[in-house]
Amino acid sequence: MSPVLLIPAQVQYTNTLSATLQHFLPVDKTIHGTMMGEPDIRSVVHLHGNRIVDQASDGFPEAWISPTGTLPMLPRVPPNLSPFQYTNNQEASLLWYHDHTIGMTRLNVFAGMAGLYIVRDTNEQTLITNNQLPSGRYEVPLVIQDRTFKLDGSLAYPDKDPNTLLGGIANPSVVPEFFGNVIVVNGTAWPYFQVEPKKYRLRLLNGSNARFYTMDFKFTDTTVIPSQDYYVPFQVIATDSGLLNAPVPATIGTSSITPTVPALTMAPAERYDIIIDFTGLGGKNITMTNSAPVPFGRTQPCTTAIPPCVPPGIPATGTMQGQIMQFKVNAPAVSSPAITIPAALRTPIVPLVNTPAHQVLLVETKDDKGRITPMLGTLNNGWIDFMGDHIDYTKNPIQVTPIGDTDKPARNSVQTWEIFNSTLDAHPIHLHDGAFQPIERQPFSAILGPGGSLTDICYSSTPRQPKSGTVVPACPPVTPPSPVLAREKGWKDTMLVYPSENNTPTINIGGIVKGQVTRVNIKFEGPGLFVWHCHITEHEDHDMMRPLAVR
Ligand SMILES: [Cu+2]
Repeated sequence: MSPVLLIPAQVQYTNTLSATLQHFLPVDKTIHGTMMGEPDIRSVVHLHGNRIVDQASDGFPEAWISPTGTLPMLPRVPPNLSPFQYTNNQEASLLWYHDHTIGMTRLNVFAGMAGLYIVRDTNEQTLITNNQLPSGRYEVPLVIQDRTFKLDGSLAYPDKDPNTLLGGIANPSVVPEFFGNVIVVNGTAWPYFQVEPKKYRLRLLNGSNARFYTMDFKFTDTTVIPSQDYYVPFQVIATDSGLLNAPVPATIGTSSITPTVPALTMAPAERYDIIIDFTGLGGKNITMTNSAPVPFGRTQPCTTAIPPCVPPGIPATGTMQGQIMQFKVNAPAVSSPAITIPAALRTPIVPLVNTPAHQVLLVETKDDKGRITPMLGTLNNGWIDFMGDHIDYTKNPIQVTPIGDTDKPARNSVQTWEIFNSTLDAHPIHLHDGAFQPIERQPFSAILGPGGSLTDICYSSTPRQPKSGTVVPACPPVTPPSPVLAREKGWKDTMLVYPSENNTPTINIGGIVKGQVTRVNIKFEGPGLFVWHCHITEHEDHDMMRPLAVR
């Protein structure tokens, strides 16, 4: 969908799937939102990145509709059977709309319920008119996803949790993360695209459930011995929620995980616009490759100084997960004006002013089936589920402590959030009804309390000493925070929150937890009940989601 500039849109969603249809993917009936006899065939649509939204048009996970007219029980936001109202009153950006049904999002999005929604504004129109941005046939949206197929070509999604195959399990069961072995772009497996030797604006969405991509553009020159790989440089010009102040060259890293070539890492639901120039590359076949590890956690390799280290995941290589698509520079060049990307893409973004920090937590626990589940929570309380309860599965009978809503910002307010990640994975944290201005990241260590809560935070990459009796050892010297990457310094709605670079899992209360904190400022919008959650859809469906009550 591409709405007309600044003109509000009304979109009527209807669920016309057959009422007698079975879901063709394995539905887990033991997770939140699926346990009360809810129909399998149901949906609610979220326009991801929509800044100015009323709660009825946001797609609250409990506000699903079904073809039979079955309604959810006691939804906190009722289903909206009227047209959804989209103001389109926001900066030019690449949005996407997708299913957001509680307990079902991973399956419905995997099945194909996702599409792009491109918002335009006058600044972008001026850049295009002045030949400062490629447009028309030179502006190409690319939705990158991973899938697995059965022999007959139909979609295959796992139905068992590999970590609890031998235990008392749910069958079918949600899986910790889905990673497919086929990369599809705009729905086609490993496609190629014929381009002219010109500049292109590629508008990238990582629409995968859980797979991260670290992508580069390379071709091999076989006319020299030995053959030589060349990497095509590119610039990042926009992130999730709009243009950057200025173009940023693709990052060049320092390790095998952060490549030493021009590359871009994208977590699920992130969007980046890039400018790539195929001028002078006529006749070349340029492959967009992927080297991101699975799962995606720490980025640096272990050093022998910090055993027992949990190493990074295995980087993608080869011709399957290691490749995304190909650009064949063989289309005849059509006469068109030369494009000059300007040094300034917009009036500079005004930085939000920091407030006292709201400290939230990404923390790993296990559910009542013994399945690992990352959760959201707060430093003081540890994990809290979507209903606002702290559930302790280590207790028998299970203890539930009602904690309620912890996130109640005022409408149109600004808050600084410190997102502490004590898990082993990186999580793309998505916020509805607001947007992030990313600030910085900093390593920390802390003492583990009940329910994954953390106390006695030290901001240091040096592992601190464990408690001796009741004595809490002093903090090692502070490691200064690192500013976020230049390409992250725009408006974002999905923030990549990394784990510790030297984590070792700690489960003993009083033990030392290492992690990394990501600081962001958030501008909230209008009032209503919304959500914030991890956008690894398997995590989101397994309760890594919290209400966001904007007052
Ligand atoms: Cu997650």
